[in-house]
Amino acid sequence: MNALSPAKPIIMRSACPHDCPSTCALEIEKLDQFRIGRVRGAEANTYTAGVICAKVARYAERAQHPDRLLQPMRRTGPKGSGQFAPISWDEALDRTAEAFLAAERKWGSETVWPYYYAGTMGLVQRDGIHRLRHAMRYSGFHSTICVTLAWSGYIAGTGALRGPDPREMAKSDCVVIWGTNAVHTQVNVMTHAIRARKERGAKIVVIDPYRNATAEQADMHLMLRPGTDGALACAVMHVLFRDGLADRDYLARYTDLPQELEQHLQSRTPAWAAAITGLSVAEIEAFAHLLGERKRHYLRLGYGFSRSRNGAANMHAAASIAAVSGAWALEGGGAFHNNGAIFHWDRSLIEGHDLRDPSIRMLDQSRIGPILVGEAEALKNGPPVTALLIQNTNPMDVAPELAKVHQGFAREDLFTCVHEQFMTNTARMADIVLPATMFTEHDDIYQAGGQQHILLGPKIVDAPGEARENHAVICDLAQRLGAEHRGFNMSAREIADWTLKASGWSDVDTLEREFWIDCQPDFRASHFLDGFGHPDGKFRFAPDWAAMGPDGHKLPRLPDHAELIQAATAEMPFRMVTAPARNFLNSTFTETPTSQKREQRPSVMLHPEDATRLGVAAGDVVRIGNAQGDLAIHVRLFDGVLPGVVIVEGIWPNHSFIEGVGINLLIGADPAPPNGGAAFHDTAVWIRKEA
Ligand SMILES: Nc1nc2c(c(=O)[nH]1)N[C@H]1C(S)=C(S)[C@@H](COP(=O)(O)OP(=O)(O)OC[C@H]3O[C@@H](n4cnc5c(=O)[nH]c(N)nc54)[C@H](O)[C@@H]3O)O[C@H]1N2
Ligand SMILES: Nc1nc2c(c(=O)[nH]1)N[C@H]1C(S)=C(S)[C@@H](COP(=O)(O)OP(=O)(O)OC[C@H]3O[C@@H](n4cnc5c(=O)[nH]c(N)nc54)[C@H](O)[C@@H]3O)O[C@H]1N2
Ligand code: SF4
Ligand SMILES: [Mo]
Repeated sequence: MNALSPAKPIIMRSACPHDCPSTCALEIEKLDQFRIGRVRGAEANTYTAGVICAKVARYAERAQHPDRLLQPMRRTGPKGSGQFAPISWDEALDRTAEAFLAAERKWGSETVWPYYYAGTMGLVQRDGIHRLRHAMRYSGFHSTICVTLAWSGYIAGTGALRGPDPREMAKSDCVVIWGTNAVHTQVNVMTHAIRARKERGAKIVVIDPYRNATAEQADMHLMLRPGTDGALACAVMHVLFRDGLADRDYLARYTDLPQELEQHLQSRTPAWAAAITGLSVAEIEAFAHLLGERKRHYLRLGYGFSRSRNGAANMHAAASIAAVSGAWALEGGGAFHNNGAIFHWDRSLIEGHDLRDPSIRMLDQSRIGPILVGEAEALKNGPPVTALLIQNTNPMDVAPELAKVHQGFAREDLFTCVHEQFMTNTARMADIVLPATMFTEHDDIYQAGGQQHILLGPKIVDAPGEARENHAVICDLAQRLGAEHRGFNMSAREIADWTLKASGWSDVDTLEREFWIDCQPDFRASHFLDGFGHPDGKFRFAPDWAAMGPDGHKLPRLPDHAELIQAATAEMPFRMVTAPARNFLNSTFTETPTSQKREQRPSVMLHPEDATRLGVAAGDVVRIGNAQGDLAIHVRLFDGVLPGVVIVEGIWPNHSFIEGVGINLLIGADPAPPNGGAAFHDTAVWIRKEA
């Protein structure tokens, strides 16, 4: 090679760290000590199969962004002013530890609330914060913002969070993409579904309130009202029983109460469901017959349709279809949501389980607004939260009931330390801001939810400036706070190594050589052929909801339409869904110019008939509101939605909105049954033409 030609980049293996069910196996170009180049999907990984989303393919734009936080800072102006001065790491950590100790002296240890989420999905870097909270007896974290409703609903039926191998979608005769906008949120589902169509003539069905990018690719799109999937599922099962398409042998062997279910469904006719869902009787009949005729159907159940107050019941009802049809027993058949249980992690070292005291209060992640404004019930009648340690999440933009969140973060008696990669709206409210590494700059292990691999994400480049990994920050704070645990004296790689071994997998060195571990259980186990996860081995049509959380009694005994949603009323005639944007990932990538340019600006997608009725045109500004508040937003006309339903894509940051407050101003923080969870797609609103 001559001296002038650029060196060929080295290709490094990694895993996508983002909060996405796909957890892609990556190949990353290393350009030099600090810089990465192009990111590609690993061809050899049977789930990733060489495909990743566009936003991660251009990761260099995010990793080498000029706005990366590079040094610790302390606040010098009023809260939220954005006035900060650089300080040393020692001073930043000393100040944070002193503030936590002072808060504890005044209010007791539960006044400190470590608050985190899945900005990185790495097990060590994400979950190590629990070790600190257990060691210090800080308030616990009941994590509800994302998965609780969906997981509760799926496990209610199956008894275990796992299912048929997601790669089997390619061997299905009918892939039903239910309440997930896979083209945006987990592109690899499309890879396998489209393979099934190409290789076996499979049909692709999409069930979603709007004609999103996934529905554009479907053979059949069932465009229903949000929060009505339980009704659709019941009518489908009604038809299967009615028309001799139910698998009675399967039902007798593998399910709890098939006769009672059949009886119950007699009144859940397609006409009944049509009135609730907004679908036609013909559409419902056609879908049920498609499933009956193509018994090898794979129901790929997403998160979107669980983000309603009846979401857990809807998830359970949808999964029940595969038990009536008997699809569970076939290759390419069954219902799949998430593979969490197949990894059987021993998390004790990462999370410091030996130090856990179950008597310490648990605070609900989604209720950070009510908690920070001091609502007694949200605080479990305990002390106020006067100190926060935040990693990997941006609640000022993403949490429900934003008015309370914003009011709470502005409290003068609240000390906030935020560890971040960028000056997010949450970091802007902090007293101390700490710069964080990105996944290419630290070691971690990753577990897929929407597939079946454990992957290694090793440090590939040096961090810019003074950025530090989460694990190091937790250990440094532990030392200053006097917290003791062996995990605080180990490296991230050592913890990963111990955890892999303790969980019955290989070790980090082996993982480094082999890149990933395929953890999918065998066919019989994946398809529950030796029984479902409940003690009696049966799929439960009648779940024990009451055992699953304090509000379980609100859910129906058998699959049904649970009237718990914020129904449209004369005052609030529209139902709003706040679906994910393609070029953002939650609040991440809202900082990269390419993503900003592609998404343009926040807008409400309104059916042309609704627009005419409101007297508004494309590009106009409307005011949209409910009891929690109101905001101004631009109109986009869109006929791929039922009149009366509106869509707002993306968790845009507050400052992207005309009046500086984001869409979650309108989202409720009330806990959905059985065990909490935010109903992001279940909001009734009014819309008016802006004067
Ligand atoms: N590009 C991109 N990718 C992402 C994310 C992102 O923000 N952007 N977020 C990531 C995260 S954290 C998660 S948890 C996953 C979530 O990914 P998904 O499982 O796809 O879930 P959602 O993003 O909540 O919503 C997906 C779809 O559900 C639909 N939906 C809403 N209400 C209903 C309903 O009542 N019934 C039915 N049938 N459908 C409904 C919405 O219209 C939307 O099209 O995606 C991850 N990937
Ligand atoms: N309206 C509406 N609101 C929603 C949703 C919706 O569909 N609609 N979806 C909800 C869902 S499902 C979720 S999961 C939440 C997610 O919302 P967030 O938790 O805010 O999600 P992310 O954007 O994944 O990650 C947040 C931050 O983590 C930081 N980060 C990444 N890696 C690291 C690291 O290694 N260390 C540190 N210290 N920081 C890091 C990133 O810079 C980013 O700012 O939003 C919820 N809010
Ligand atoms: S599809 Fe999901 S897991 Fe794959 S690269 Fe994109 S964000 Fe990461
Ligand atoms: Mo999520």
